[in-house]
Amino acid sequence: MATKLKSVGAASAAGVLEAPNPERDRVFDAFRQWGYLEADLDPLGFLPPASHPDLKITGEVAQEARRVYCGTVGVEMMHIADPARRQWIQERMEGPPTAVDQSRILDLLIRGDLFEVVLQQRYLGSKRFSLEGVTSLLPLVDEILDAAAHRGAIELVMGMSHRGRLNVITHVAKRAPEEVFAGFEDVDPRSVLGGGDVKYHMGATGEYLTRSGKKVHIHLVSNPSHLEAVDPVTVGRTRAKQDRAGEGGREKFLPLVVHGDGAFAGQGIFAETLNYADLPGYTVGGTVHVIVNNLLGFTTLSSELHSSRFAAQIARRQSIPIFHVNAEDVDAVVRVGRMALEYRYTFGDDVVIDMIGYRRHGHSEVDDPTVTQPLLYKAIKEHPPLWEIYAEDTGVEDVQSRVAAIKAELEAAQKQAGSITKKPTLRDLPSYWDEFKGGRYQADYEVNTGLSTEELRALGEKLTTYPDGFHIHPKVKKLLEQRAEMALGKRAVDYGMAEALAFGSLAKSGIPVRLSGQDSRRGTFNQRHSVLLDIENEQEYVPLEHVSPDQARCQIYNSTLSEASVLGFEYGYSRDFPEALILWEAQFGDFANVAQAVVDQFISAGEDKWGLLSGVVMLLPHGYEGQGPEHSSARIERYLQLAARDNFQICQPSNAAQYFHLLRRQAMRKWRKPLVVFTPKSMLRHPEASSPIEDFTHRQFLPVIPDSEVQNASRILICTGKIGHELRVERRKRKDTETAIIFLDQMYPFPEKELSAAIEAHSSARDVVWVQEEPANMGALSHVINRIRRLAGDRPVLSVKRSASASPATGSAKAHEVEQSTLMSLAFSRG
Ligand SMILES: Cc1ncc(C[n+]2csc(CCOP(=O)(O)OP(=O)(O)O)c2C)c(N)n1
Ligand SMILES: [Mg+2]
Repeated sequence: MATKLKSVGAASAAGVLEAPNPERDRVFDAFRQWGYLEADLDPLGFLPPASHPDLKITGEVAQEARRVYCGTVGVEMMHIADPARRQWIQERMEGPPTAVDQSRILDLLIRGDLFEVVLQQRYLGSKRFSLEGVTSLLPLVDEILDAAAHRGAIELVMGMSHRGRLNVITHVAKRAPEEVFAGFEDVDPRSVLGGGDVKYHMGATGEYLTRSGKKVHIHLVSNPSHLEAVDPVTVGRTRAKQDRAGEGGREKFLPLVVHGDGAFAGQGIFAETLNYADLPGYTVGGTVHVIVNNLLGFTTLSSELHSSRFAAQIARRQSIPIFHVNAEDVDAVVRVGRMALEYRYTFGDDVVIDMIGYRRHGHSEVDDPTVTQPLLYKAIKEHPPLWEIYAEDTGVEDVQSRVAAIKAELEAAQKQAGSITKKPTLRDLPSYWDEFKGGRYQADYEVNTGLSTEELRALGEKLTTYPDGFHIHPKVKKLLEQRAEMALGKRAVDYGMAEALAFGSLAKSGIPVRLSGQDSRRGTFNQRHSVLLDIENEQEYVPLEHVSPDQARCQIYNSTLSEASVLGFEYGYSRDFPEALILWEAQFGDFANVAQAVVDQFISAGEDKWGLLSGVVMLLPHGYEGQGPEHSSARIERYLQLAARDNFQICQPSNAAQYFHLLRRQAMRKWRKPLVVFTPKSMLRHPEASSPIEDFTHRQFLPVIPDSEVQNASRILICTGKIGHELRVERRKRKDTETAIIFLDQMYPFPEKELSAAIEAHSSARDVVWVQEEPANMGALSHVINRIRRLAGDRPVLSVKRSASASPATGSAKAHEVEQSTLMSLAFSRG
């Protein structure tokens, strides 16, 4: 039978917070520091309290301190440097307990458990990732929402993985249970052929009515299997919603992330996300983290999942509290929830609640846990459901009639589910998505992205000037002088200026711009200089924020040294700010593979799986320049392989004006699709890739740049990026007048019509050759070759490339040059 559990705050004996008493403080401090180790946290006793030498103290004060800090709540707070924060927690731990509504709690526990029981009975053998064993999650979230609403929250942005998700969709997002049950009936499979997602990944929205009668909108974020990948997305989405709201945004939008214990400890993307919690570009004023801790990950024990005693301890890297709580002392869980929430609102920090319970069934109910944890599951089998324990402990009345009523309600919903014929969507999109479209590309989405000469001049001036008395670095001064000449048409415009013109013009027209990446403010290649620094006092001046008095924000942030979490954040941000241009920049394109899960699971597949759109831009420096295996290739092939059904756009603008039009097109069109851009490195300032100012006025982005220098060529080279410019130099060197060089600036969606016209302009050409820098097993080759063959008619289509290779590029600069000149000769030699 259930053990009686002690409650947090039970040591409310008068005098706890009385006048200074050093001896008493010394004893209490030992418990404040180490008490959590002796706390009674595992309802089944498989993680028994540990001991600590500093706690081997007896006497009345020690007894009192032990009651507070070694009960069913263990708090880790002594690593928090700020005494005010520690004091705040102490006062609440040591003060009188706050009131809880036991009748409401009991109802939530019954609902949580019975929901799973009905699923188990009706859909035996389906995966549902039951919440049973940690059903306290429902009263915990109920209390957090009540406290948050008092603090001004209007929306909870929630990220979570599989465990208990269906229960949360029903009881937190408040979707009708029949809609959730319909997922088990798998109604309407034809609507999702080749797409869609499993029911425990879908996002949901709804309205929650709190204990005090306030409404909070719930937004449960769509989530892939990849554990913790949703963390940065949740935080990015929250930040976007907060930014939209302006003042008070941090109070209005509260992020809550529910984690599994195994994933929390093991997945680096969580640690990366926690790392930027306090940084200006990424903060949301604190995220509440709840670990639904069953001391198991699938079949693996916690002793195999982390080196620390608790999974939660990874969070000690930050100066934030961790509250461990026994999931079967529900009143304590609820009080911890309120305390954690108040902490978030008081200090603007993240906070962790580690709620320790158990998992009643196998990992997904279809596997048998008695094979791997026979003793644990023997104990679980004999352990009553939480609502029974709680009902007995609290003496709340009419339990059986409540159970019968709730069960009848759920069973009726289950019956109704059978008659639903259309797959329920479970969510409503915010109105800011109304004007944006996804789906297939349509030519009428195109817009004019050119600017008038006057507009360019005016913008150029704003972008290259700074306040009087600002002590500019001489190198930056020179760069700005050159840029000023570019805007006046006295010098060809390079990529850095083209980008500034794009960002500045968008901001000026009311479209916000946000870019983050490693060293992005200056630019990895010294090309951006978006933030000017006064060299005498390090004051900042951002010309892009001064293009017009009523402009939109243009924010450029240096990111943490992370790819996965930063890209996840920017993707999330783009989901709730479709009007803005949101960009993530990799230091070198290679490093984006650390964020592969975000690309695979959200950016390329989000629309297919969840019908959710994003206009996020990935800037990936790419190009073979002899810098070795890791600074050459942004892995064009990987993105092309993910491309289907116009899910995203993959481009490599071959000159500065093309880059300008591409960025503006992305923001100005109403078609919201992620954009992958392979950006230059050595070509950033190269005259070959710079553009005359006229190209910024009339033109749009050209998916294909035809060759008009050569008339009726006998040989056509098709390429993308830097090598095209090298081929042009080589052609001049050879005084060749027979070879046309066509740039494919958009690789996906494949511009068939434009490429066909560019080829047909040289109708007597005998050979068509794809030329790439990358090895044969990489680059765009396998994506383009058959497509070009279709357009080339009877002509043979050949290819020039490096030999297939396991590593993208050689480590030797000289070997690189030999290879590059071989590519040149092959491109110009007749086969
Ligand atoms: C990145 C990643 N690796 C592996 C898996 C496979 N997987 C799914 S659930 C799970 C165990 C998760 O344990 P925990 O985080 O404690 O959550 P629980 O299921 O116990 O609630 C594993 C390994 C996954 N989904 N994602
Ligand atoms: Mg677990």
